[in-house]
Amino acid sequence: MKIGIIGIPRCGKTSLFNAVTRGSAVIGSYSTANEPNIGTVQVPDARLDALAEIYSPKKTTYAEIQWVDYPYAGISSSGIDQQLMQSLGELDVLVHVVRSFTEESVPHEYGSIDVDRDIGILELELQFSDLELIEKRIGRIESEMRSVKSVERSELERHQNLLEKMKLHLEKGFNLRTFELSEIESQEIKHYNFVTLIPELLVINIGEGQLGDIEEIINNIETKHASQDRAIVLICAKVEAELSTMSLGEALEFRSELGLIGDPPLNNAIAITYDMLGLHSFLTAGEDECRAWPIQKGLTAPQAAGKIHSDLERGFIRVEVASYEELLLAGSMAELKKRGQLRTEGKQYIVKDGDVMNVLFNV
Ligand SMILES: Nc1nc2c(ncn2[C@@H]2O[C@H](COP(=O)(O)OP(=O)(O)OP(=O)(O)O)[C@@H](O)[C@H]2O)c(=O)[nH]1
Ligand SMILES: [Mg+2]
Repeated sequence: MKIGIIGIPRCGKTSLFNAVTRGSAVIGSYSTANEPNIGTVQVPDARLDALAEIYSPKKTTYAEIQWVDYPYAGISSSGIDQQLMQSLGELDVLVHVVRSFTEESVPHEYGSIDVDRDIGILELELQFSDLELIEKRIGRIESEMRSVKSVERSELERHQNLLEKMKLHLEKGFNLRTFELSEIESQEIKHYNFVTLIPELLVINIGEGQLGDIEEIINNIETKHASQDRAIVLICAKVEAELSTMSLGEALEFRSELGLIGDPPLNNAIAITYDMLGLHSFLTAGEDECRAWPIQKGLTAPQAAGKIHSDLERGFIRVEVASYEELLLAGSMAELKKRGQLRTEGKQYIVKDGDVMNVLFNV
């Protein structure tokens, strides 16, 4: 999974990147570098830790998230960098950082702190980028129409119609996330990589001095910016970046001393992201490897098995399943089987979060 961090200049993108990746990318560099910072982190999973305790496998494989911290140069008032926008379109989640911290030593791009204005500016840029893409495509369709047969023409017309409706939606100031698409239409427009289709997490970056006002700030932001197509969280990126350099125990202690509520930003972002994307995980366990597999909620056992390998979906026979808790109590899949507690499920079985699965297949 790939998560991209974007935001106007000096809003704290790299500080957040360091906090979530425990990285040490240069902050305050004012994005002189044009290359994004990239870091991969494992998704913490206590269930997998426990399975690894039982099996002592050769390998423990956590789910991974790649974080990309974009320099502002591509998405600033200086104009949209199309190449960057294209790469944004490939993300699974957009993390949009907004500056709320007021420290005067860090100059604000637009001269004053104004969370609402800044959210609006970046959203508009993203919408513009999609609009430009649509307009170009519509232009091309119009010229294609002149030279095609009537059957193809009606197909093109239908597609053009869809794009026109999407264009109207953007022009009204909405993101494409809120545009209703059928399953077929979703597939049809997938390759455009529209940025405003990507689920968005709004991260309000508050100053150390604002830690006492968290509730008031969040209420205010939620009133104005909450919508079904995005999630909102508050963090203090600078403090979190510092905490991420400490041991977990030390960081926990400091968190409570500072009055930082909730989970560290990485755990929090992952929980929200999984939720937004409708993901949960099943597990596989054995002496060779214990592993967590993030999948879309609602997948059947063969579909989930297909994530491991396409052969497992193609040749799926049945699956042996236990919940992670059941396995933990019994101590091993073999013991569960002996006790007659290992369930056998067929092709219709809908996988649940925390299922430990052993897929039986034949190709
Ligand atoms: N006081 C305070 N300063 C912060 C906070 N977050 C970031 N800063 C400061 O703001 C400056 C810019 O932070 P960065 O994390 O580099 O911001 P950025 O968005 O990556 O900046 P560019 O890549 O240059 O656009 C640095 O001096 C940070 O120390 C915060 O929560 N509180
Ligand atoms: Mg930066």
